[in-house]
Amino acid sequence: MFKAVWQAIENAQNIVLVSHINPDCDTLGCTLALYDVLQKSDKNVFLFNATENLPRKLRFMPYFNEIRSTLPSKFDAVVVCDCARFDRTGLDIDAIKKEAKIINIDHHLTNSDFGDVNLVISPSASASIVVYEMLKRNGITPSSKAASCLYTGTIDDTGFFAYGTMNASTFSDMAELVTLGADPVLISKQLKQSVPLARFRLKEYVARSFDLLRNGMVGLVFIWQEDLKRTGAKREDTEDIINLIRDIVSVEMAVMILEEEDGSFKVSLRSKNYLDVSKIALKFGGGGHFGAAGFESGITHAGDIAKMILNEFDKGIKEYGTKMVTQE
Ligand SMILES: [Mn+2]
Repeated sequence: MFKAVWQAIENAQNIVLVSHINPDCDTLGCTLALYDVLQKSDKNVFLFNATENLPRKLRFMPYFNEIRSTLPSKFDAVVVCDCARFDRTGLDIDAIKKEAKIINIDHHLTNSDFGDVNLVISPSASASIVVYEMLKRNGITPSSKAASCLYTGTIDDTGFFAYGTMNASTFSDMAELVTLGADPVLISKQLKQSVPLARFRLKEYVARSFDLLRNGMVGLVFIWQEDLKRTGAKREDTEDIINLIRDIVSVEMAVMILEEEDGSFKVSLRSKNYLDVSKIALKFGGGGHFGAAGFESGITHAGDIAKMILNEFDKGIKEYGTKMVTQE
């Protein structure tokens, strides 16, 4: 499979590398690393992301400024990275399929295999690790820039090796990326010690206003557009904030319900020990991982959404409970 996917990329001449809307380090890690690798060939390579305002905090990543929000006039392959479903790209799958082959590289449990060629390895710590494995198995050694991208994607997706599906080979891969030039201290500083004041203010709001339900096992917070305005935080600043609640000792499931500008809601779910929140998200049309998932909801009453999720939580271990996925 590693060979077939790389072959499909090799066969194309005009390649668009696509990361998901509201990108994180992993989706950018993959696409920016591939951009670095493919630039050394005679191919035309483009970086596409549909998000209007890219997260400022990821500006440190190499080639960040090369990302465009429009597609080139001609292309014959679209490489989609870290997207459980094609609509995460913000593109229309039928329109793209007329023009190009879709190559799907991912690590989500819930990936729908939407590509013409699919490289979905789940569990895997990150999509960046999948990309690295693919490069290695095709005899390609990433540059220090590409290695930094792949390291950043993995360290971020695993919460600095706190969760996800690491195994010994993940750590070997990380060691190799460091050998190739990724700088762990620099990357940690760029990710951790760079909190905008507005994000800090938003954390303060979340810490003050969440609810504990179900005997302290569920932590729930609503974030309204008004809260973003008041604190000066941007939508990107809400990312990861849910982890504050998950980290409380009694909490098994943390829920964040975020009001979008158009009045719809984005729902983020986190779990700690036994609850597979990707299954709950899937039920509402979303997806994700065992311990981190989400979905978008058109329901206009946030309280109703909370009730629906609590209802699923109450089905409990019978419906959603499994042991945490571990890899042999
Ligand atoms: Mn990922």
